[in-house]
Amino acid sequence: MYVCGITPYDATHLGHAATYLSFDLIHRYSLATDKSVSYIQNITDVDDPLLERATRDHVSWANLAESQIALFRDDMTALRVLPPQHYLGAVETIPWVIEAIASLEKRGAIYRVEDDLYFDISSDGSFKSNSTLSVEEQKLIFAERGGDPDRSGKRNPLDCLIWRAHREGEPSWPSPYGPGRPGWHIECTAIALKYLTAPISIQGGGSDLHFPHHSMCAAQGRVLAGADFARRFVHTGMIGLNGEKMSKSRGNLKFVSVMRDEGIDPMLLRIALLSGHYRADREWSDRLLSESELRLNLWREAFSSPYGGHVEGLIMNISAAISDDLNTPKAFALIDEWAKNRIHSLVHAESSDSVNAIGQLSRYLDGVLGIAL
Ligand code: 5CA
Ligand code: ZN
Repeated sequence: MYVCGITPYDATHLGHAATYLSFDLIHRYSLATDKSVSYIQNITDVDDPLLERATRDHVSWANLAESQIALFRDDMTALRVLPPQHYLGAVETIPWVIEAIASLEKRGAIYRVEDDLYFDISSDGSFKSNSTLSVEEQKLIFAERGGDPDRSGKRNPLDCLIWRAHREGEPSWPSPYGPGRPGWHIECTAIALKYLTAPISIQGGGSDLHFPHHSMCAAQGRVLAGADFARRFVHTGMIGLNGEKMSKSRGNLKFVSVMRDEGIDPMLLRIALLSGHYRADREWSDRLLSESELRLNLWREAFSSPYGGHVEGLIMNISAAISDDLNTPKAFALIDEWAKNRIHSLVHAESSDSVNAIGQLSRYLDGVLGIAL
């Protein structure tokens, strides 16, 4: 599984957190069902938004990235997200990008515009069929996500930059194509194919990455590997605040680190963000947070209740819900129901059974859902 990681120019907000929590469930579920998992995540630690923010704030881009990556890792730990097996930055993987560009060149899939290199999307015969958007819509979204559909000299407006030649004031690295830095899409394609064999099981990220990012990875990957890049593209819904997608450009952000500093239990954030279905766009609100607090208190109370016994049925039902496209709303409703029954049960279980059952359930919730009570 390859999941698109952060661009570390600002702190982790609840939208990022929701996305990584969803993939954490897939990771945990795979580990719990004894599948061998290779989970790779990148960090886009050199790209236009990062360089722009560093210039705006008069800080070095490398220091900005380093500090935000450290904050991201602390946030993920607090949210009990298991780390991927490999976690790689764009800067440290530049040699792999250069190798990938050389392979694309051998296949006649790249060309120059001035000193920059572009990937020719027509070299992948299936590019056109991998999106349901019209070409006009694709051009608009491509431009919004850092693309340059109107640059003259390009063969196709949607061809994407894979090597950006050095510009005054920008960092660059040597390459056979002249000094420069990697384009965004080739970064993920090259890192994924270094560790995983196409077709990889999953390329994941938020739904905002569907087009162009994952379409470009699919096309570059197919040309590089001669096979489909990924069997599945998994896209998480967008977390919104006040009716709009939470995003750095809109500035309507709730940062995980700030909320932690305010004393909010990260377990509440985990429960709140997973209480909706991962594919659905969903709204953050104070109400969601207070409902999650009631829920967490209910679950904790049930865990300390001396009453009630068996948990096998509950564990089986939660597993069925999670294996059904990560149906966390259903899984949480099952725990609610169990907790209410347990609190109101007047049947005093054999105390040893009760302790064993609670231990079993606690290990299961911890292992599979990352919920510690
Ligand atoms: N570095 C690239 C991916 S290679 C990037 O998109 N970085 S990011 O920092 O902008 O986003 C990191 C992840 O959070 C991406 O998977 C993105 O789809 C997801 N994301 C961003 N905003 C939201 C949001 N409001 N709700 C849910 N997920 C989001
Ligand atoms: Zn990516």
